[in-house]
Amino acid sequence: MSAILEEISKFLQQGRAPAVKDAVNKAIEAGIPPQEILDGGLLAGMNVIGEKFKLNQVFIPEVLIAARAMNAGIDLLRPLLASGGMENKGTVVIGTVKGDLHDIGKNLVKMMLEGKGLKVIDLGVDVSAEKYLSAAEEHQAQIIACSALLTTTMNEMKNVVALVKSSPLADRVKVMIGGAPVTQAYCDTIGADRYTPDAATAAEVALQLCVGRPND
Ligand code: B1M
Repeated sequence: MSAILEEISKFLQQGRAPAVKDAVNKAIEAGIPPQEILDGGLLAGMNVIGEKFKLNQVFIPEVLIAARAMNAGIDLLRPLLASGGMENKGTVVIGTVKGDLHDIGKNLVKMMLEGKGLKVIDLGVDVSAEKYLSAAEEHQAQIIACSALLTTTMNEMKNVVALVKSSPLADRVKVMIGGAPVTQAYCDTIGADRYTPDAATAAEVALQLCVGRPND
């Protein structure tokens, strides 16, 4: 990896948004292709943060700060990537289920998904099964990702699964679920495609599902 890309990755892990911006600008001026800056610099750094988060070596504030630094870099690359035809790794529709206003975990999952290079359509909180489905249809998503923090609202996930499985999108769209009260046993009971316990694992599994690689 080039020294500039290593620098971008390091600054991102340190959450230094202005330094990430400077380094990304330097890389653009040096003629490094934008996709390479994204993959080898920004996403490489975010992957390190994701792994450390999973191992409890960094915590929510560090992840949020690193994500902010990543977004600062991505803002500079976005116009270049768009004109050069950004590689689309997949699209995920995400939201916190109907009746539930907790969004901190959902936002972390979103950031990790973006850190994997996936396009994320964020529906926010209090999202009904119908809204997930119509957004998945509109954006041709491969994945619907549902978060819930309340034992009462997690039951909406059952409605999401039932609606997707009975729709024309059944073969194309996978439903991923997560959140503090959600378990693998619950996932099995309602027939969701995947349960993951944390944001980093959710992003890994989502990427695997999108690129069609085996995920077990
Ligand atoms: Co609420 N709340 N809350 N709350 N709240 C909990 C969840 C609770 C456990 C507190 C408690 O009683 N000990 C309890 C739920 C009890 C239960 O149902 N078992 C509770 C309650 C009861 C309530 C209210 C009903 C309180 C009231 O009004 N009487 C109310 C409900 C409002 C509503 O949603 N309709 C309520 C309100 C709120 C606030 C608005 C004040 C605030 C939310 C602010 C916000 O999100 N913007 C809030 C908060 C902050 C909490 C606690 C303290 C923290 C939740 C959190 O953000 N954790 C929480 C107690 C606690 O957990 N200590 C609590 C950090 C976050 C990173 O974790 O979201 O679990 P989490 O995400 C994790 C994983 O779960 C996973 O990844 C993340 C980390 O990697 N994950 C996924 C999450 N989504 C995923 C999706 C995936 C995969 C992984 O795939 C798609």
